[in-house]
Amino acid sequence: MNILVTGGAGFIGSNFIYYMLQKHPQYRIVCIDKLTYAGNLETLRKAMENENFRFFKGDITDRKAVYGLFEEEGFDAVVNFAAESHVDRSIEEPEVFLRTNILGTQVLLDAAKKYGNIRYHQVSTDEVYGDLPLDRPDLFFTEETPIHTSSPYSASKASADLLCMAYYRTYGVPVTISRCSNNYGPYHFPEKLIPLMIINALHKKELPVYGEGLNVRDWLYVEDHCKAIDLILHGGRPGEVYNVGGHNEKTNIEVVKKIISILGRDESLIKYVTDRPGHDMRYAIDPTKITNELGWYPETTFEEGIKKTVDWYLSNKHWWESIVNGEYMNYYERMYSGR
Ligand code: NAD
Ligand code: TDX
Repeated sequence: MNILVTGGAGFIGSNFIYYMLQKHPQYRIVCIDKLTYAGNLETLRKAMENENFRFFKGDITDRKAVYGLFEEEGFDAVVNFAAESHVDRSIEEPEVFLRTNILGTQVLLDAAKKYGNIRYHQVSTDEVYGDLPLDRPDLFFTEETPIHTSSPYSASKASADLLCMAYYRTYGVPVTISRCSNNYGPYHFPEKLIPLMIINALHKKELPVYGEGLNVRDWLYVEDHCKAIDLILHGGRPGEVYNVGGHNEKTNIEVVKKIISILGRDESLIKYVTDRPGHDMRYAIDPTKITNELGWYPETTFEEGIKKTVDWYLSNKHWWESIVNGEYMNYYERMYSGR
């Protein structure tokens, strides 16, 4: 198979590339990535040594570049990870989210339609379902839960999902969609909760917890997400949505305290700060469909995964130090100073 992976210089896309190169050594993997602030070529350094891997710097909204790549490569499948992915940035500046997440998806779908016989997988998110109340722990998102978005980010991801389903129904493009819960693991950009808390705790800096820290996220180790996408790509039914999540619900404050305890820091570092506007309370995935149809189940417990993740950040300081010492500092100041 020759697979186009978009956004592969980011967190989940890069983990997926490494997963696929190892799992299917005979496959060719081509990555297109614009290298926005969230993309980092250093992350793909080891992949570049593999002769079955090619990196192409490009923007998924650039129709000419995308079509050129499809013509040159003759792909069998596309896995679309490329996106603006941070909710807080979408609240500050929504437009680029609409451009990349919606129009970029449309260009890729058009390419899959134009060049024919190309399997298209859209990497979506549980955020398209909105949130669940804290006092109803019996409720979970299923694939039938109505779309009900809260942030410009989730609205843009939901729009892309609707476009995917339209291209399946109207043009017969063999589309699948996965909606996954919060991922964590290696190469996670430091703006997100878990890496931000690890890095701040290491530096004995304040740990900014939004609101009361009671919002719940359903955490999945990134490799388990990669495994799910591989299964869907090979055995998922076109036109179907698959929820991916591991019943690993934690409040934010529990996650932060866990990181503090692994790193032997003091809870006095915690600082409760102004809440995120429109902050979703609880996400919780029901993964019954992917388990029954494709035999997927999460292999890494949170206990194991969070230790592996902290270890990874401790042994890969060069990777995140170059990020936190650069342009990211301006973002951090803007987002957190005086909050
Ligand atoms: P990320 O921000 O770490 O990486 C995104 C990558 O996309 C970067 O390498 C960036 O350079 C690239 N990119 C951005 N705009 C582009 C464009 N116009 N053209 C080409 N490349 C572009 O994101 P992530 O956390 O790895 O998320 C990947 C995907 O998974 C996203 O679609 C996101 O919505 C989805 N998702 C993420 C999570 C999570 O917990 N992180 C959970 C569920 C779904
Ligand atoms: O400094 C912080 N303090 C804090 O309390 C940050 C960055 C976050 N939070 C809270 C907000 C959320 O309740 O932690 C929780 C997790 O926040 P993020 O890491 O920003 O993730 P979230 O908003 O849940 O979205 C993530 O999961 C779904 C990804 O960023 C999305 O791309 C994915 O679709």
